[in-house]
Amino acid sequence: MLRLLLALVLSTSVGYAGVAAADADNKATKKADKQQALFKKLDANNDGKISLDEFRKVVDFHPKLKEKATALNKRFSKLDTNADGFLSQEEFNAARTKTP
Ligand SMILES: [Ca+2]
Ligand SMILES: [Ca+2]
Repeated sequence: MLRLLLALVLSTSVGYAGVAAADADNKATKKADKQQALFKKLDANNDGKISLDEFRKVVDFHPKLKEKATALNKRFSKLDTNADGFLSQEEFNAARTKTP
């Protein structure tokens, strides 16, 4: 909190506040873009949602998860907040923002 305040004070005093804010915005946008790109990669049949089978392909991008099939299944059901068996882009994005 103190560091944040300090950074804020420093950035305003040198007039970089606007730049810093724009930069943060940019980062958020980039993260969202990345999310969307990953979502599209996983959505093999392009129906705009990710099935459990498609979700398992996440190990292609995160090989560390390969040994954790059960964890993946659990994660999928956790992310599937409306429990329709698919992850929408929204559900997918929500998950990623919670775990940076
Ligand atoms: Ca799909
Ligand atoms: Ca869902």
